[in-house]
Amino acid sequence: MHTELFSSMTQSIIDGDDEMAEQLALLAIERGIDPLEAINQGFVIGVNQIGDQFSKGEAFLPELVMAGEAMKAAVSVLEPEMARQGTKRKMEGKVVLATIEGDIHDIGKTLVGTMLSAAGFEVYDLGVDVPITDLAAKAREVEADIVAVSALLTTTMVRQRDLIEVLEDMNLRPGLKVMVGGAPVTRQWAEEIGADGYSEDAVGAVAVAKQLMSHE
Ligand code: B1M
Repeated sequence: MHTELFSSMTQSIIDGDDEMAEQLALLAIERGIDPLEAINQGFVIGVNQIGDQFSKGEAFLPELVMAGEAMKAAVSVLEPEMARQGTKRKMEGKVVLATIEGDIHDIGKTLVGTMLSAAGFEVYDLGVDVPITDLAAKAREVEADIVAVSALLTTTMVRQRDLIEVLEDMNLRPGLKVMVGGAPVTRQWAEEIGADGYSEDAVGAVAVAKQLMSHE
């Protein structure tokens, strides 16, 4: 019925056009379209397409960032409407996210957060240079499903191991999964420190987070 509008929504994400995405989200509300339907049949299709293209090397980082931002713009218009109407978007899980203590690299971590939010996770982004104890405390406070930590330096990457040890000492594991990433981080490192998930990029991080949720 709203096929044309839905495909414009998809296109606005592919184009990374946040203003257009926002306008189309407003139009959907104006036309009385179920906001969840607009997300799932319009915007999400675009973000999935860009994600697939990125995985195949057919789209690049700027496109991914812009698609994520456009998705966020649409969702920020539609979510209050969903709350007003009482529709609940299926929440994939709660993720506490940060760049680890001693490390101020922000870009990759934020991109991972954007993609996770776009995919329906509730993301608590604590920022950069976040002390391990703050991460653990927040995870406990919000009853997180996943703690996701980024590290860009070989000197800070080791703190990912410290984090796992602290979470174990606090008896928060194994219920709480740990996902690690960042340029120097490898699958082998993730296995060595006992992390539950690793991804080399933001699109993969969503797939890994979904997988971790299904193994709960
Ligand atoms: Co810095 N820096 N930097 N830096 N910096 C690197 C990381 C470095 C490799 C550059 C180099 O020497 N070639 C090098 C690290 C060397 C090492 O330890 N092996 C380095 C260094 C040495 C430093 C300083 C120490 C420099 C100095 O002051 N002497 C200093 C450190 C400060 C600190 O943190 N304490 C420093 C500072 C900075 C800036 C502030 C100038 C700036 C950061 C700005 C910002 O973030 N707001 C910066 C930048 C921009 C870089 C490079 C050039 C680019 C990083 C980036 O944003 N990449 C970087 C070189 C490089 O990586 N090519 C470098 C784009 C981003 C999208 O990718 O973050 O890898 P990335 O995220 C990817 C994946 O890794 C993955 O998904 C993302 C998207 O695909 N991913 C996850 C990331 N987190 C994930 C989490 C997951 C899953 C996947 O699950 C939880």
